[in-house]
Amino acid sequence: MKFSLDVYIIVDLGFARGRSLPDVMAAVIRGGATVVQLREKKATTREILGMGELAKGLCRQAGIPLIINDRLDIAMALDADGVHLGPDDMPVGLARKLWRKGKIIGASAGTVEEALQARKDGADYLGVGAVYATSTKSDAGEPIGPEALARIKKASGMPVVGIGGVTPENTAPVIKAGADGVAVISAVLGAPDIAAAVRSLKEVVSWARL
Ligand code: TZP
Ligand code: MG
Repeated sequence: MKFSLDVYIIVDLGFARGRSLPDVMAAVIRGGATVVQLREKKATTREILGMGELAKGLCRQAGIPLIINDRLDIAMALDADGVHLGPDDMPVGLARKLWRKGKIIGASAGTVEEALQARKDGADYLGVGAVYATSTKSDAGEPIGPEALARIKKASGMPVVGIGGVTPENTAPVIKAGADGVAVISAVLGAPDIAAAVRSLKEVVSWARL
C-alpha cells in the first residue's frame, strides 16, 4: 500500500478525555490524518480486536493505512495494513518473515545504530524520538531533539516520523530536520477539537517543507 507519513495520528483512548473510539476516529480522519495507528496498552486481546475492526473499516473508507501498535498477532488477525514494533516487541526481522510482503512494518529508533539495525531487518519506516519531552510514554527517555533526528535520517535514508511531545507549534523544526512527517498522541487526542488539531499539524508540515 502506498501511503504518506505526513500526519501520523496515534489513537490511544487513554488520552482522549473520555471520547469514544468512533468519535475520535471520525475526527482524526476528518482532519486529514494520513496514517492512523491504534495504540492500546491496557485492553485485552479481544477488546483490541474489536477496536481494530472498527478502526480498520473507517481507515479503509478513508483510503489511509491502519497500523497496530506493538502486536503483530493482532495486526495479522485483523489484516491491518501494518504494525509498529518497539524494542520489547516481536523483532522486526521475524515480523518480516511472518507477515506477507506488502505489509507495513515500522520500528522505533532513538539512535543511528538502532535505525541501521531496523533498516537491515527490513523495516519500512522509523518512528524517531522522543524528539521533545513527553509525559505520554513513561520510558520515552531523554529527548533527542531535531538535530539527532537529522543525523538518523541522514545515516539511514529511511522514511522517518518524528515522535514525542510534537505539537503544531514545534512541528516545523522536525520537518526541517528531514522528517517525512510527525507522529502525535496528546496534542491531537487531548485537543478540544481533534479534527482542527490534525489540520493544524498538516498545515505546518506542508509549509515547513517549502
Ligand atoms: N514513542 C516515543 S515518544 C511517544 C511514543 C509512543 C509518545 C508520544 O506521545 P505525545 O503525546 O505525542 O508526546
Ligand atoms: Mg511499542
